[in-house]
Amino acid sequence: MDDLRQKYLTAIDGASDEAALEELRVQAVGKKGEISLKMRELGKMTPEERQVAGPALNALKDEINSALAARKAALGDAALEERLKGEWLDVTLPGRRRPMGTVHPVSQVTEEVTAIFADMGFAVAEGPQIESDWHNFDALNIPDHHPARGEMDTFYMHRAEGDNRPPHVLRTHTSPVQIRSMERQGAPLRVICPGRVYRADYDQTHTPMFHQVEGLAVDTDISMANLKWVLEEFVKAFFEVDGVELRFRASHFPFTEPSAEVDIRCSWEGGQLKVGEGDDWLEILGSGMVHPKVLAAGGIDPEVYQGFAFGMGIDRIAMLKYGIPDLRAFFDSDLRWLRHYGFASLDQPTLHGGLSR
Ligand code: 2NL
Repeated sequence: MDDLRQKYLTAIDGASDEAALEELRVQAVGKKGEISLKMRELGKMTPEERQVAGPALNALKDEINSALAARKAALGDAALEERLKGEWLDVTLPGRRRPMGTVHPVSQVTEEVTAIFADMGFAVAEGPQIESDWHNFDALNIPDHHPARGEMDTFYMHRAEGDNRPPHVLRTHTSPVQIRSMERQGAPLRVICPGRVYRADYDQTHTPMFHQVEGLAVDTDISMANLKWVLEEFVKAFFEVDGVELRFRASHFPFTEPSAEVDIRCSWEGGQLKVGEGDDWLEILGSGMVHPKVLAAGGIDPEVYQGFAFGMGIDRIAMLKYGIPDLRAFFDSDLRWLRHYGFASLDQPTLHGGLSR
């Protein structure tokens, strides 16, 4: 009996999986197992022999069954341990930096411009990129024969054969969004409209899709003085300088009267732009007092209200502020360019945080 005990306990201890354990169970305590056969022999023994051998065999059977159960539990624990090791995850690790995307300079600058004008009480409005020619041209006092309307400059959407309504266009500026704001909200109104615009042009300094932000303020006592203050505040905040000098040059747009292009004082030392000092002038935007016909097209009475408006290229001011040399690379989606010129995605520009840090 000691031999049996030794044999099975050793074998159970060395069993490497559940199948091996089951085989041992059948061999030892199964119906035709060695212990069961020994128990059958009890009948042939004398009562005295049986009184010793019976309890001993039962005890051995119990001992083997417990050893089987213990080994089975140990194997299960080991398997779970192994699985946990493979699936282990350190939830305290920081996020991975490398595979994370960056914020495109156009998005960054749009956020910066929006934060600055929001601080001055301007709302942000968006509108469709496919526009009626009325919203894009007529409402802005751009006449039928104006060169901007030509196929050379504007992308026209095709109408179905036999449909003679005027075609839609890809908006050539974000002004139609402001027309829609006037229609919807009326006066008084303070709004900026950033977004994509389209012109049929492609060279060193032009891409067929680019980004613009326009601003509009309408009220009963708006003058060029308000325009100048707002633009000064904008330039100081955007270029992160304490002071700047603006130069208004007379210009012409169909939608403003009078109209002015605005330059800022700057220097270009060693190819590096410095705003607010030096002897150079940098053109950054166009502006003016809203033409009475444009107010009327937006449903606002020009006898009661006046407004100023301005427009600038986001891509251009992004290049200026962040020293990006080539416009066309903006839209190549080259990962190396995006990593180099992109911004950390969790750093939202705020006025209190310093716009660009
Ligand atoms: C430029 C010039 C400008 C406007 C845009 C505007 C909009 C409405 C009424 C009147 Cl609804 N004007 N926008 C005014 C002057 C200039 O943009 O050089 N943009 C890049």
